[in-house]
Amino acid sequence: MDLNTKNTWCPGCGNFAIEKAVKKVIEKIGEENTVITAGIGCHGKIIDYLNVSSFYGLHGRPVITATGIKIGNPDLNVIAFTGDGDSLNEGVSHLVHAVKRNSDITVILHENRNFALTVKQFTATSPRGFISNSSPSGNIEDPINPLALVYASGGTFIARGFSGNVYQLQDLIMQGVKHKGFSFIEVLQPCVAWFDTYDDYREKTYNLEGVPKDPLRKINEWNYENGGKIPLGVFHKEEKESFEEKMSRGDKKINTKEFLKNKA
Ligand SMILES: Cc1ncc(C[n+]2csc(CCOP(=O)(O)OP(=O)(O)O)c2C)c(N)n1
Ligand code: SF4
Repeated sequence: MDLNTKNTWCPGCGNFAIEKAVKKVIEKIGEENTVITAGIGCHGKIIDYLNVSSFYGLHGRPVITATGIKIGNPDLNVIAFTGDGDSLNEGVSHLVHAVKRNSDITVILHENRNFALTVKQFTATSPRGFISNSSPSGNIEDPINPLALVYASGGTFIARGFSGNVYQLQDLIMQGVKHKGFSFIEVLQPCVAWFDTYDDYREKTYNLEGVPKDPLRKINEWNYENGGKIPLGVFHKEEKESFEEKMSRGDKKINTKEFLKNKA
């Protein structure tokens, strides 16, 4: 499945583990049934290394591109690779709306907490105090929690993996791809060049036992400001009709006058 392309990721980059896990998944689900998309950034290069039909979006556009591909051919497995800068800064509205629609796609967030390809600027998930080329005196903003954003937007499969545990990652991606509806996997992906979080994550990560009954509490258990242990695994899973299923049968129509009368 490899393409004969020179790999330009830094040695030790957390992206290698994502590539390895995804390759195993695609080998099982079949590359002929799969299309991948990516945004612009170090994460996006993954599609140069996999011999699968693929499409580079503009920066911040891999999720909406994946949505379009899935509408065009609902039989495909469609996987979007995105960075924290890509889908939580640049293209955050596309992410939120794909979740809201429950588009039947899988989004893999390469969470390295900086704009890495453009050599270290702070993103929406960089911690407070993060010194970067766009925050030389330290980032004064609080980071957002991507899992909380996806949960609040109505996400139906929400998980977190870590580049330091490729087998678990493979399992989470496989579960995400099999899920009917929008699946979101945040991957803690250390960027050894600009933000090497390997030791921190190795020390603090632990595996969830089953799917938590109170997902939001678990999702909010850890962030960079509070410290504490970092849960990995599936946080939330629910069955809900996907966007493509609704499209194919047509949704109910609401007469607004009737609707308001019934509400009164
Ligand atoms: C519309 C637009 N804005 C900015 C850029 C410049 N740019 C290219 S890659 C990149 C950083 C990507 O960061 P992220 O999405 O976090 O991915 P990473 O490199 O960390 O994997 C930026 C800002 C661009 N190509 N297009
Ligand atoms: S800059 Fe960071 S994210 Fe990009 S290849 Fe190097 S280690 Fe990986």
